[in-house]
Amino acid sequence: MSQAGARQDALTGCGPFSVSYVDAALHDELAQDPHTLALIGFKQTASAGPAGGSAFDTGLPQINGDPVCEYWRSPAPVERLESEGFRITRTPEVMFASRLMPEGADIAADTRAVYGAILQLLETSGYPHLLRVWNYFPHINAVEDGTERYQAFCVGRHQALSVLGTFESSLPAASALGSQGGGLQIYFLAARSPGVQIENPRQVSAFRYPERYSPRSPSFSRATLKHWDDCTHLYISGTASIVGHESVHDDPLTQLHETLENIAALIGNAHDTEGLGIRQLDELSKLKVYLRNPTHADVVRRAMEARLGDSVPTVFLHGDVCRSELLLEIEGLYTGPHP
Ligand code: 3EB
Repeated sequence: MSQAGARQDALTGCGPFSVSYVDAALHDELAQDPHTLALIGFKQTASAGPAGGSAFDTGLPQINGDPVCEYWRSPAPVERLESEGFRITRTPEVMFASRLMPEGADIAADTRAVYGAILQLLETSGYPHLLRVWNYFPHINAVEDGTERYQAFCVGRHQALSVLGTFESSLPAASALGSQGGGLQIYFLAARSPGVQIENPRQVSAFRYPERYSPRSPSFSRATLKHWDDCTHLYISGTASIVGHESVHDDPLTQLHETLENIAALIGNAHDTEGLGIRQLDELSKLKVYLRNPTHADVVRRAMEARLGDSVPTVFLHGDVCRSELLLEIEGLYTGPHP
């Protein structure tokens, strides 16, 4: 995307921050900008970024297209601090935080520790409502001590979050992907006031999946809708080719179309039940496509363009989906006027 396009993109957002994919050449300049809530790079290895800053790199490299970084910009200058091992940026309305934990011996224990720290931070910071979380760690489908690492991650997350009395009704939207390297990286958005949890009529809620997918169910909602004065944001979780609770199809294109059906159904549900101002995929503001196999990028990109046109900025990342039969996962963002 061109620099002008990126700047224009940022200006068209609304609410306490806007998100755009900007030319990676602007990284160092934006990292210094007092309005930068987050600046996310897509590299082979995760890194926490310089102390006192809001830039960090995920271990999910970009697959094709001009190199970009993901730029979260606040209209108001942000405050920066560190607490509980997190790099934190905040405005009067939102808190963004990221943490990278070096690869340890026990992914369940590490996840439990990071989520315990998140809850601590939410409680003490004055931003108690978790809206959206990203979880990235290497070898997500590898089996360790008889348990797949994704399932062990789910156990640790569930153990930490289930102390909340209102557990199921307060779960954030999320993505969980295997990275190419660098440890357990978690970043999140929290707010002073709660969002609205949206589930998907085509899918069993992940927090109610049967036990065979994980000894403790995946603790996330399908999306979070958040109203900010005259602006609405919809944070759509990583979505895959799952109908009910079963994975369906074994080729990338059919999985893509099922995944897009799922996202369309979610948007429709948010429209019908909460008055979301859009009802179609091509009205979304941003998409992120995670591919297990980078060689699928061209065929997936062409199929997406055929279905959505080219109006939704989309980045393609190399990431392993949490069930080994799933080839892709797609997350999305909508920002627009409160209807
Ligand atoms: C799914 O629908 C696909 O464990 O946080 C998507 C988004 C998926 C988030 C998570 C998992 C997670 O179950 C996988």
